[in-house]
Amino acid sequence: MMSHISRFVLGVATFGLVLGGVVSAQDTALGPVTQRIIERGSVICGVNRSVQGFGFQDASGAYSGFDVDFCRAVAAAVLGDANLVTYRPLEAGERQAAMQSGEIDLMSRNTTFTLSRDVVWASIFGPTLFYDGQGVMTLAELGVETIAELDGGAMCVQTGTTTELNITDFISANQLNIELLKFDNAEATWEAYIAGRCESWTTDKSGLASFRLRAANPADHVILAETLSKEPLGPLSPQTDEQFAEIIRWVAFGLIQAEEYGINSANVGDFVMRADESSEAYTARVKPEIQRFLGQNNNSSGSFLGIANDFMVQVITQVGNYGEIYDRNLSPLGLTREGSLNALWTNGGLLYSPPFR
Ligand SMILES: N[C@@H](CCC(=O)N[C@@H](CS)C(=O)NCC(=O)O)C(=O)O
Repeated sequence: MMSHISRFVLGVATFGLVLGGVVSAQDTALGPVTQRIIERGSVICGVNRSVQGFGFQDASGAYSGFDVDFCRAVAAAVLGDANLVTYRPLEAGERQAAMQSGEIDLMSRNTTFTLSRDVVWASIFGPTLFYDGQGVMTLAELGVETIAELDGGAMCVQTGTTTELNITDFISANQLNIELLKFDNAEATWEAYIAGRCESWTTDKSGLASFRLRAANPADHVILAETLSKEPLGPLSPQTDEQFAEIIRWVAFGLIQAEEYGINSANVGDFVMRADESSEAYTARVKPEIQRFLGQNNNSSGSFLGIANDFMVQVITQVGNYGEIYDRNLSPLGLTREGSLNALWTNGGLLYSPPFR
């Protein structure tokens, strides 16, 4: 892998094709997905449209959410403009075909990184951006505290998901008699639950928190404490382009690293080298490792990836750092970050970026 990257970097350096921040479309060192994004002038991103906080399309047609913001970050990194995204809404069961057919450049849609998806979908998963786990929601009035107490009833679940497989395993392992009612999209699953066709429903706990806010009275619904599985959620892209996968990987790490450095959309300008500033004066006020991270003062950053050297300046300015993205989209769902796996490693969580050097 490293020698592949080295060859790529050498190619970029030799041909000097970094023009005004965006790599020329003639740069043959770029992979096919990166090239087509530049030629098209937009990133086609497979997203959710019904999970508020992660991927949601409002009545005006606009998309928002944590996963949507990652699409925007990739557009800012590759094209210099976070708005240059074409969204492709995907139901759970449509994901494999969308990835294999090449109709999307990347997927950022509450998708769990698993062995079979990595291989069979011919995808490359980027870093996990949200550590989730599967849970069960039921009616508060039942006074139930464990899944086992739902024995004898019906539970709604969405097909084409890891959650469908996990709950099937859980029911058989615990010899429960729970009937699974299956639906192919989240709306139908939720509506069946609200209509009383099942007294509980299951999906990622993040999804449960999101849908709970749709209820006429969210307090009528409880998310049981049990966690059935590991659901590491993150972006993925086609195996046909390792170079584009590197871009995804380092945009994701960059969001985390920016938060660790305390660099956000409001203060990123303070870390950029001023037009009239000497290298010494800049180094006196901004640490060398931050200079490297932001591709300043002749340090290489995005140039390793064939994109604008200061790509992280664009990403942070236009989209924010990881913490800003989390606060904007997930804090309103009541998904507390503190003390969770989604805290920075410096705060006891799992979010950790390798060095930008
Ligand atoms: N993380 C799991 C579940 C992802 C998933 O699709 N969850 C459902 C329930 S919240 C969903 O997002 N459905 C949206 C839809 O089909 O419109 C997976 O990757 O399979």
